[in-house]
Amino acid sequence: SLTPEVEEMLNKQVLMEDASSQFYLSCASWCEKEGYQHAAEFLYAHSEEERTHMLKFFRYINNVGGHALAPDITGVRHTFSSLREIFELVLEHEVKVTKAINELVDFCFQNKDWGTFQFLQWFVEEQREEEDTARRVIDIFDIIGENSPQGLWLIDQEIGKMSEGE
Ligand code: OFO
Repeated sequence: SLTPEVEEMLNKQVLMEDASSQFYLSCASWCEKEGYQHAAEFLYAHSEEERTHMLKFFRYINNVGGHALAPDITGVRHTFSSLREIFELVLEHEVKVTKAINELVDFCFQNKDWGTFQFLQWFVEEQREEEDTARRVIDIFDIIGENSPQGLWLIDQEIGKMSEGE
């Protein structure tokens, strides 16, 4: 069963995953409003994915005898300055999540919580993929260039192709 420390850390991760879901939702809304329809679809889908991450942690906590706490999210950002800014924030965000997951893995290893250690391995792989995807999107901006409406239109199309390949 969970130690109080691991339980608290897992509940913090529930909060972080839910905040991720809201963050992506907010980004999707901005893109949709600005006419970046493919980026919006990509981000809506990602918001859903983050909710499944949240639920994975949530259900795990209760399954091993802890108490999963429904997250209370505040401070969601609603305005962004550009499409590129959104995806730079996405990368920054995913790097932060990876760090939190790695700290959890490390803590479970140090404290010999092998069950949670094992449970976390899925997230280690997931974070590697998510950082990779975010970096590939930033590359699209660098390759196409976002200083014209045509460039931005093409970037949006390419982001759409990326979500098809996922
Ligand atoms: Fe973005 O993977 Fe969860 O937070």
